[in-house]
Amino acid sequence: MRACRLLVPCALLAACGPSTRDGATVDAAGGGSGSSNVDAGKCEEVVDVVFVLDTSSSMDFVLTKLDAQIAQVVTAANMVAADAHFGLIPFQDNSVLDSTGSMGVVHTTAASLQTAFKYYRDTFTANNRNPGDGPSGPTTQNPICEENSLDALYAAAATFPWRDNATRVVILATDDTFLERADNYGDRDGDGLTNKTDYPREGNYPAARTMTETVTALREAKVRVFSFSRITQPNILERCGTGRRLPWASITDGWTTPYKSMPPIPMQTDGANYDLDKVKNGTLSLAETINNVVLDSHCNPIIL
Ligand SMILES: [Ca+2]
Ligand SMILES: [Ca+2]
Ligand SMILES: [Ca+2]
Repeated sequence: MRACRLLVPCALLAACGPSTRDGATVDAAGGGSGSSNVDAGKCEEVVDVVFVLDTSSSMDFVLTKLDAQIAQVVTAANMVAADAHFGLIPFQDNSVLDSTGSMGVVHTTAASLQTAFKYYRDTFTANNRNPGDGPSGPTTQNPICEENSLDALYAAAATFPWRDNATRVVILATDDTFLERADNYGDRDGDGLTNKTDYPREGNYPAARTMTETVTALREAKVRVFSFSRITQPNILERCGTGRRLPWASITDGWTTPYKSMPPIPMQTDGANYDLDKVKNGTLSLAETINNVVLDSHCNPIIL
């Protein structure tokens, strides 16, 4: 992957123009392999980063940590290239493209992202309310453990206003796998109906996309997916408190293990996966990891 970093920017020199790029010291500080060669290119990509975040109840620690660390991420991204853009797509059994940024769906400051993280944590995470339903949507939803990361990723690829000349990165956090169309996240018992009202209450949350459709959309949009997910199964005390569709052994599927024999999403998008448990126990810094993947992705043509 690294070897190619020099080749394609050279081909794009005419488009990139002759002006210099001052990111050499930033790259060197980041310690990425091959960084000594970076300033040989004239790449002038901007940075677009979209957070695709599982806001279900077990994931509140990620919102809390991101709230505390996002200022470092915004600062670092703007050092890689000025005018970094950020987006936010919270999801549980459905998702929404957040529009509370300084430019609508585009956030440019840590402050508006912090406000958004708090809002989703307090209004959705705390009430088992699905982000796509809005703040007055039904509470105590989420009858099975799988979460709809797949449609949230599709929305990231298809609806975020990625800039033409942007390094495009998705940072996803979740602790479970996902379902495909024509399953329904609200159909607790899998009988094809969503009409049971006893706990955990059913609701109509159909999966809209398939794994193949979503990966295709991400690849066509040249978006790398970097996920934070669990590598190991939770013990019985840590488990999601409802039933699930797929076996516990499947929680890694699509992130670090194949999903129905298809390679994991980070692998198919030239991204990577990081261990969410290390984030939780404090041995892996979200901000440092995000800053490194942004730096390593910048002006580094995606290899598919
Ligand atoms: Ca969950
Ligand atoms: Ca769910
Ligand atoms: Ca049902």
